[in-house]
Amino acid sequence: MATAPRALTPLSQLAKPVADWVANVASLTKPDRIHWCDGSHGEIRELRSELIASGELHALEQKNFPGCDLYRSHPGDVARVEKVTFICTTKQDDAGPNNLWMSPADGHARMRELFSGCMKGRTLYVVPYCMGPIDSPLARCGVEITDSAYVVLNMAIMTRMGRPALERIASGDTFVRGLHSIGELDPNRRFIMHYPEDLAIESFGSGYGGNALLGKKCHALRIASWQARQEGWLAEHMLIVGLENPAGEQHYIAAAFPSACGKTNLAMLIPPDSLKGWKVTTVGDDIAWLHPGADGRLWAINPEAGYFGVVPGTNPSTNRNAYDMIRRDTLFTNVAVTADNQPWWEGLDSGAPVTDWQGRPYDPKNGPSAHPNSRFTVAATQNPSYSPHAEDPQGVPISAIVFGGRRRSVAPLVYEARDFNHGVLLGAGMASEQTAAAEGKVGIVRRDPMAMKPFCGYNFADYWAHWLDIGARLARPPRIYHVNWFRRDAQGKFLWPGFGDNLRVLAWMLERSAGRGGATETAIGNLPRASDLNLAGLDIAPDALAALLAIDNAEWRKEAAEIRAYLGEFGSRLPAALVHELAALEARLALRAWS
Ligand code: GTP
Ligand code: SPV
Ligand code: MN
Repeated sequence: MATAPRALTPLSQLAKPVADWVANVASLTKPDRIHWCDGSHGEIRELRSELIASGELHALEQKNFPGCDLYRSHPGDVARVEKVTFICTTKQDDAGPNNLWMSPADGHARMRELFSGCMKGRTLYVVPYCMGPIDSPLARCGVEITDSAYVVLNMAIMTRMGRPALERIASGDTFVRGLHSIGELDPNRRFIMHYPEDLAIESFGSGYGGNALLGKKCHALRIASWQARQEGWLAEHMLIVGLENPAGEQHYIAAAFPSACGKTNLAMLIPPDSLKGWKVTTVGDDIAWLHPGADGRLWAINPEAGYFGVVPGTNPSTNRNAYDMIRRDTLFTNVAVTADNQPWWEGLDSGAPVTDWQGRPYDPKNGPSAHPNSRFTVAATQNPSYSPHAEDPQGVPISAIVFGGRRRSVAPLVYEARDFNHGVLLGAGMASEQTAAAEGKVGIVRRDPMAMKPFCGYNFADYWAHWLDIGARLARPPRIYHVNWFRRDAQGKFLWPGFGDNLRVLAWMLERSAGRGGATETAIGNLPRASDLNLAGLDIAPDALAALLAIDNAEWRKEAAEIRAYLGEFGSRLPAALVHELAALEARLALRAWS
């Protein structure tokens, strides 16, 4: 006998701790309506049509860009804002000199005032989400309360959003509480507060990216890094890429580059024609959660389900996979539009903008037509190179960790750490030129350890100690490298072609891991000679290659002094092993000063 399907428990009754919190927030923020998001296709379709009808979302030309929309954010709200991002821990030292700090009591008091009555006339959306494959023991849940439907649309793509996440919470999972309101989008009334001790986030006054999609940087990095330290794992600003060599051996590399420094591009690179037999697959493009496995290796999951990627520069020759995947069901933010209503951005070689990212007639005098930090939001499953192992509950094993910065000089194309602890110094000593992903002056070199400067939810000194501990626990630690795709010649031109050709550098790393690749030992680490790299079919001037693989001792002594000064800010909390690594680097540089 057929049984009637059982009615689903209403979302609002599924998990009491969530329902109680929503009731509390509603009595503070006074929304007109409360909507519990189930994550269904129907729900997303309806939200989309509502936003298009209200003019907040702009449907793009649907024949060539089916399911694609454009959202224009407030022109004063186009990037993460680090100067109003706080870590609120009981003790200031726990947040460290790398973070802005406020006491939890002061943080809550300030935010309470802002949130009070802020959702009058608006809908409060309850967004349950899971970071990581829904059946993974390594995944973690959260609930974001927001009054922005645009945020809901993004969270639906970027996370496993809806009923299954709430069911996981109902079965007893802890969850991160994220409260978000766009407020009045007033930059003077904008704060992004984190309370790692309480697994809570409060964000007010911005609707953009990492400020507002709370599952991403706020939860999966700042809060998760704190949890990871307590529980013995790492939450990192890293892509995860799978590489199968011509012999059929499968490896995975995790790489940390600062914002807008090439993670998405490396994660889905297409091998150059001249490198036969390599297969590249994408596990993640921005965040990795790394766990020591029972086998002594480090295992990685990607907590996200989509990409919030930089649009400008995306074209068939730089990143064919990304170019193809953003031609359907993609939410564009702050790109330009052509006469036939197609999205447009700098770096495309056909079409022309008629309307700029602010909706004005395009005029080159106003700068680029698409905002330099314009973004696409797209499901990871649309990526042609999406890894069949991207959703493995235990993750994928990591063979190498790569740190990288955007440096016009000093840092060579690639070098290898002598061992894991030296690798931690490579990460801690990273520096990079500021990009448009965060507010600030583009181009200034700043220290950005492990590409986590804006994202580590606690004191960097404790973080480096934690990295060293993790390394000591690994019987088979990954090798660690530093790369720089952005070295320039005297005319300011990039010396290295980058993009797909970066595989030549990754291939060398895997050869090293297998004990095959050659290198020469230098003061800063092991560098490939030109003959150690597979340069088949690459058109590069010998001078350029020599410059990419050169180390200038005087420059590096200056660099080491800068690293010493920077690490000095962390005082006696700095782990002794890291100080020892720095002293050893300085000693090697002094020994070779004549070379
Ligand atoms: P976030 O999403 O902000 O964390 O950025 P990301 O690290 O994923 O950077 P992404 O891959 O989106 O690249 C940012 C910019 O750098 C884009 O304009 C790319 O075209 C450019 N880029 C990426 N890889 C390379 C490279 O190998 N060489 C050069 N010259 N540019 C690159
Ligand atoms: C970054 O800035 O590193 C990003 C974009 O990935 S955001 O989500 O805004 O943080
Ligand atoms: Mn990022």
